[in-house]
Amino acid sequence: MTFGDECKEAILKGDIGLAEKLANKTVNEKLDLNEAIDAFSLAIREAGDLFEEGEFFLPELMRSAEAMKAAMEIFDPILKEGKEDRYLGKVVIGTIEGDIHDIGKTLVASLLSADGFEVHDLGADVPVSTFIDKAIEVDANIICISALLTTTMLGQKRLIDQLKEKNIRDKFKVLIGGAPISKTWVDEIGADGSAENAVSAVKLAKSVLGI
Ligand code: B12
Repeated sequence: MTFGDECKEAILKGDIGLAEKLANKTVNEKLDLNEAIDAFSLAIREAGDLFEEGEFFLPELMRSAEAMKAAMEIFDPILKEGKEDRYLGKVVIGTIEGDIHDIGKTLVASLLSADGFEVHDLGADVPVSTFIDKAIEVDANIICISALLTTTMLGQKRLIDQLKEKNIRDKFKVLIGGAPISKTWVDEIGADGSAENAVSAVKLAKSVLGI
């Protein structure tokens, strides 16, 4: 069985112990971290497909997500290691209100922080006003809004609309992301960009700040 197959087994079976063991193996044996994160991410998406096809029920999907989060918690300190001396800009990030999906958002937050951004992670199910208040409070350069549901992605638009109403749209770059987000949606709501994964999200954050 390949390492990728093992990651898939851990996630699809919702085996938290195995997920942690594989994550620890990646860290201790200095295996390729990005490859491991990709393998886990692929597996959790497969769990989502099984859920959509009716093969998986919600408790099984939740168990898979818990296994995924357990692995990510082991990767998190490694992702953040040793890069605190650089300072690229301030980011406020969260998953929009009504939406509890936080795995992808947390991955983006970890990689931004690893690359030298000061990251204020507000968590999941975050009201629009909390994003805006925090961005003003810390004088953020970028607001990152994650949404995984076609219903909650409307909150990304609400946030941008409120920035416009308050006449502070130009103060912040607004990046959006999550599985349902398309280029058309970015243009429609007037966001500054989106990215399909955490590595591209970091590149995008740098490019919108001209770094
Ligand atoms: C895991 C999961 C869950 C877990 C979440 C656990 C957690 N703590 O996050 C649990 C089981 C709790 C869950 C619940 C639900 N889920 Co769910 N879930 C998923 C699943 C399988 C994977 C999401 C995930 O973690 N992916 C892995 C990460 C790494 O990828 P990602 O999130 O896409 O993030 C990457 C990029 O999008 C990008 N990115 C993300 N955010 C941002 C932000 C910025 C600024 C940028 C630049 C980039 C960026 O970078 C990330 C890292 O690479 C998806 C299926 C899918 N294909 O996405 C369904 C899915 C999103 N869920 C779905 C549904 C329907 C639900 C529920 C409503 C189910 C229910 N009937 O109750 C509830 C929602 C509750 C709520 N109010 O939020 C649907 C949504 C359908 C739709 N069209 O809206 C999906 C698509 C499943 C499906 N195929 O039906 N879910």
